[in-house]
Amino acid sequence: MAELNSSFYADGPVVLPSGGPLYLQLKRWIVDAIERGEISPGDALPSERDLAARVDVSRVTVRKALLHLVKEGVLVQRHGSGTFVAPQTQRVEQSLSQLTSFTEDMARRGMAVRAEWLDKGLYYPSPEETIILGLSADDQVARISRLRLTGDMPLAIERASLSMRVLPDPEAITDSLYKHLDRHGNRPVRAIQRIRAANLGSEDAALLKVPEGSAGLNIERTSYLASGRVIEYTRSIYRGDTYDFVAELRIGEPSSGNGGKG
Ligand code: 16G
Repeated sequence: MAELNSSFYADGPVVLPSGGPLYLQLKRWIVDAIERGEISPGDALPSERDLAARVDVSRVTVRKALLHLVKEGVLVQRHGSGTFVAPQTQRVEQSLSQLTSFTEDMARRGMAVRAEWLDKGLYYPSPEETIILGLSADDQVARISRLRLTGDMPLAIERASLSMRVLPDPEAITDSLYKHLDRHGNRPVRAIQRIRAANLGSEDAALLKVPEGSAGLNIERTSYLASGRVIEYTRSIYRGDTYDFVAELRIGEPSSGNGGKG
């Protein structure tokens, strides 16, 4: 277990990230601490009672936040011995029921992320971007394309398009797109994701450091604000040998039938 000397464990009042119900704020605070490296895979979390006292929330709130994080694979609970940051795994699992960012996905696994920029700029939109992002005739589109890596290992190529009205200066994105959107009150709350199998072409294979023709996953994410407006349209190519997309299935009420885009 790591030394308990970081601010996550330090004394003094805790200021939770603002917005949403308390248990979500607490979740975000824990995930942020993992992202900042204040708690690492394998570290024990304080007890429910201690956390509740320290953050000044009820134990019910703490339990709810912890249970969610356990369900998402961020934390593990061992009967009788407490709650721990989930250990690092080789393959990367991404939940298909949580709207998270690449940076958050990796942080909760204690993995450092970086990006190699392939493109960042303002362009005249393609017909597809115009329709999906709901652009008007004279709108431009901000495109940010990145190779996403952990250490030296490339995991995915991501090409995101956003309305210039949302992202007038694509250069402003230096690390996490979602963090930037969050800061400007534009964090998506819902997304539709389509996943298709693909064999990687030579260019993408070279970027991802795998042989041409290797298995990959083409993913299209269209993300929405609470108002229903589309905020992001991202096409990604993930390496098939490193990523597992995991969906939780439940028996229950029939869905609303919204299986398509939007
Ligand atoms: C994820 C999303 C992508 C989003 C990115 C933001 C998938 C398939 N894609 O990778 O749509 O733009 O996160 O990540 O999950 P960031 O905040 O780390 O830049």
